[in-house]
Amino acid sequence: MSIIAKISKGLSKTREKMAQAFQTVFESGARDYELLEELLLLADVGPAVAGEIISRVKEKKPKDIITALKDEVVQILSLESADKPVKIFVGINGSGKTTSLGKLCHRYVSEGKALFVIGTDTFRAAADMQLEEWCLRTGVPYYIGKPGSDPAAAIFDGLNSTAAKNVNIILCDTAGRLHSNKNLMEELNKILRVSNKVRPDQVEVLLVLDAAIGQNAMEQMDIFQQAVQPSGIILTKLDGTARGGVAIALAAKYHIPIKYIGVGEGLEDLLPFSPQDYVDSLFPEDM
Ligand SMILES: Nc1nc2c(ncn2[C@@H]2O[C@H](COP(=O)(O)OP(=O)(O)OP(=O)(O)O)[C@@H](O)[C@H]2O)c(=O)[nH]1
Ligand SMILES: [Mg+2]
Repeated sequence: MSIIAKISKGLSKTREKMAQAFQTVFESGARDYELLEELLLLADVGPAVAGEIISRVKEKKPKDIITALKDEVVQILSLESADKPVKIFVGINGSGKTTSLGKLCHRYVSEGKALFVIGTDTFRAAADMQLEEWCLRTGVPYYIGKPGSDPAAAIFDGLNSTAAKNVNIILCDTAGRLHSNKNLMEELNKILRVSNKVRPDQVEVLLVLDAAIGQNAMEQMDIFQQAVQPSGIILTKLDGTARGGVAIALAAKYHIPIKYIGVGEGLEDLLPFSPQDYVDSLFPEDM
C-alpha cells in the first residue's frame, strides 16, 4: 500500500465522521463558514484554534473556501525542527512509545542506517522483554537497563557503551509516566540531563501522544513541555479514532512539529508526517 493510501486509511474514522456531519449540516442549510467550523470541532481541533482558522480563511475572501481552508491548515502543520541523533521517547502510560520505537527501528534499518537502542523502563514488569523483542525482530543492537535499576544510570551506561559509539541514531525508550506525577517527571528530567552531558547538542525528546485522547493531549503537551521541551511529536493510534484533528490544535498552539503518525499495530504502520497528505486525507472527498 502506498504511503498516501495508508495515511488515508489511518484517518478514515475522522474523515467519515466529518463527512457525516457535513451531510447533516449541509441538509440543514447552514452557512458555509459555520459548517466548516463545525467540521473542525468534530475532528477535535478545539474551539480556539477552529475559530482562529475560520477567521483567517474569511479574511482572505476566497473563491474556493475548502481549498483556502486546507491551505490554512497545511500552513499551520508545516513546522520543522532539527533532527538530532539521540532520540528519547517520552509520554504517558500506553501512549505507544515502545511500539513506535520498534517501528522506527524497522524504518531506519530499511534505510540502511546504523542504529542502537537504549531501554530505561526499568519499572514496568516485562518492559525489558517487550523492547528486546522489537530489537531482535528488527536486528538492532541494544542496551536495556536491569529491572529495578536507576533509569538515569541505564541511559548513562547505554550512551557510553562501545556499541553506541559508531551509530547514526540512538533510540531511547522510557517508562510511561503520568504527567501529573511530579517525581516521575523529575526522573525524566534527570534522564535528559544525563543524556545532554554525555552527548551535548545531540539529544532530542519525542513526545508520544495517543490521538484517541483528543483535546486531552493538550494538557499532556503542556506538562511535558515544561519538564523536557520535546522537539517533536509522534501521534499514535490515528487508525482507531475520529479525533485526528487534534494534530492541528497541537501544531497551532505549540509550534512543535509532528514527526511521525501511527496508523496501526504492524511494523510498517508508522509514517513520516506530511501536512499535505494529512490534510487531503482529513477532509471528505466530495466536499
Ligand atoms: N491501533 C494502533 N495501536 C497502536 C499504535 N501504536 C501503539 N499501539 C498499541 O498500543 C498499545 C500500547 O503500546 P506500547 O508501545 O506498549 O505503549 P507504551 O507507551 O510503550 O506503554 P508503557 O511503556 O506501558 O507506558 C499496544 O497494544 C500497541 O500495539 C497505533 O498507531 N495504532
Ligand atoms: Mg513502553
